[in-house]
Amino acid sequence: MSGAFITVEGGEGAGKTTQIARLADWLRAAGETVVQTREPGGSAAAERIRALVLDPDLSGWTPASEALLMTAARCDHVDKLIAPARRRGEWVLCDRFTDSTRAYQGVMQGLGLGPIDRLEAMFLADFRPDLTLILDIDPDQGLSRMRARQDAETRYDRMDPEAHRAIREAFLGIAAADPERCVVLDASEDEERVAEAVRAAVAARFMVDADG
Ligand code: T5A
Repeated sequence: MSGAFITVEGGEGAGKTTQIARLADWLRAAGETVVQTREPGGSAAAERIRALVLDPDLSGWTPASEALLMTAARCDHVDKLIAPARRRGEWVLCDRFTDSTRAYQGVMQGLGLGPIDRLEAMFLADFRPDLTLILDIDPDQGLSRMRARQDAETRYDRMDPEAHRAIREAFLGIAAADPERCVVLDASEDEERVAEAVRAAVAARFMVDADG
């Protein structure tokens, strides 16, 4: 195997971080080298931008400013971490990527998909994920998982329920428009069942043994 670039997407509390950790463990147990990362963030400079965009006290960004900040962070992340790891043939598992900009800034915040597509084409043409797993969950269930976790609130945790529903629909729309790349998984199941579905999707795409 020569690894792959896999992104995991979905609304708040869908279980992305949890499932990336489990998938990484499974791949490492099979002898693979895995890089786990996240967006916004993943490189030193991008983590600085993350602090800026998630700050609960900074709520005045326009959708365009936010999309540009996310893209600036992503360019640095790809350059410093993702592209080098892929050149070494490693697996890269990324918690959110361009589809989050589409869903949050493009659809939910109303910027539209055109500007996001153009930014991606201009700066990230070579770095489309090989596979995108969309963890689909009812926003109420996702948010109740987040509340149970009780960590620091980000600006996005203050969105109204309608915004969370728009994000869910946006991810389903992205998957429908790009079925070669995207697989939608039911994230409402318990952790183990979702992990099995994640492994099966990765195995099917990259022909690895899901039971291994
Ligand atoms: N954003 C991001 C944009 O607006 N534009 C962009 O371009 C990008 C890249 C990031 C925010 O930035 C926005 C989107 C986000 O709002 P974040 O803090 O990284 O903020 O938040 P999230 O990415 O949403 O990640 P979270 O950590 O908040 O949620 P996860 O990773 O989906 O969920 P996870 O795994 O942490 O699980 C949440 C809780 O549920 C439990 C876990 O143990 C945990 O307590 N859990 C389960 N419980 C029951 N059943 C299961 N199957 C479970 N799986 C996990």
